[in-house]
Amino acid sequence: MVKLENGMASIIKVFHKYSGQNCTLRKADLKALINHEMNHFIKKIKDKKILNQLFTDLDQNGDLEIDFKEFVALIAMVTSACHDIFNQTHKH
Ligand SMILES: [Ca+2]
Repeated sequence: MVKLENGMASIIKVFHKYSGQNCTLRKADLKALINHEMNHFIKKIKDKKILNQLFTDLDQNGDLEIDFKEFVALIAMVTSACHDIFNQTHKH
């Protein structure tokens, strides 16, 4: 596999590591995933309010679980934010 495909496979693998058999993330799963797998790109979640807000924002269909499609929106947001930062630092 080439680089980008490896990246995509990693996203799927990480999601399933935390989502378990039902293939959805609950609040604690989301917190663990972010704090263990994304802690260089976004701050660790310590505050319950921040977790609740993020969870509500991501849970587009309001079923109190984050499915893969909803999770990918988080990856897209964070990747896009990182791209902006990398772009700015490369310009200077
Ligand atoms: Ca949902």
